[in-house]
Amino acid sequence: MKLYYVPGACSLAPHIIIREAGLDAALDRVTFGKERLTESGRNFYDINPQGAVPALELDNGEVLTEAQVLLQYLAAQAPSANLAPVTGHERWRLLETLNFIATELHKGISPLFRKPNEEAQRAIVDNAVNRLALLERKLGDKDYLLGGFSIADAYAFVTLNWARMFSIPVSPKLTAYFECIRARPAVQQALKEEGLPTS
Ligand SMILES: N[C@@H](CCC(=O)N[C@@H](CS)C(=O)NCC(=O)O)C(=O)O
Repeated sequence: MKLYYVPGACSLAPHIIIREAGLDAALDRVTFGKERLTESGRNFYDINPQGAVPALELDNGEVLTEAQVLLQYLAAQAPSANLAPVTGHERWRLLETLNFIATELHKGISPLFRKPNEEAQRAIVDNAVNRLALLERKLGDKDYLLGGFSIADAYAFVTLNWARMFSIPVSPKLTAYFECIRARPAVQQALKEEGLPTS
């Protein structure tokens, strides 16, 4: 298996899960410029016509995309790591949380990477502050969103990292949650492998 990634992008979430699950996967860094090229010299549009990371190339050559699907696929490859509940009510809570992170946080904050004008920027930040407050409510008094660490926390971690990068106010509780995830050995390893700060 091979994960196509851009350092610090949403592809960091499946990267973390590969390390949490102890899966054997190669990494191939994609450079976004006029063209989108992989480190291995391929045109990334030939791998994912959407041109977006993450993309996961399976051993049979098939390519899977969509961060929340990759997270579930990877968790399913290592069921004993308990990274995604697959039965009972917890499963629906996981899917609800993943969809919230994908559509409200990931797609809510990522437009800031496109350097919008000041007015648009303010609207994005106001919306993000509101959505982060909802994330905090979902976390409640638990250590992790579903109780124990899961794929949802890896995904939330990436969006909190973006919030910090763009100086979006993050509450003390969410900051503590972020730091607790960042301290996990698998997360430290993934950050190092992407050349990102680990503290
Ligand atoms: N629907 C995709 C979107 C992924 C996405 O937004 N990836 C960003 C990086 S975080 C990207 O590659 N953006 C470049 C682009 O879309 O042109 C998913 O959920 O995985």
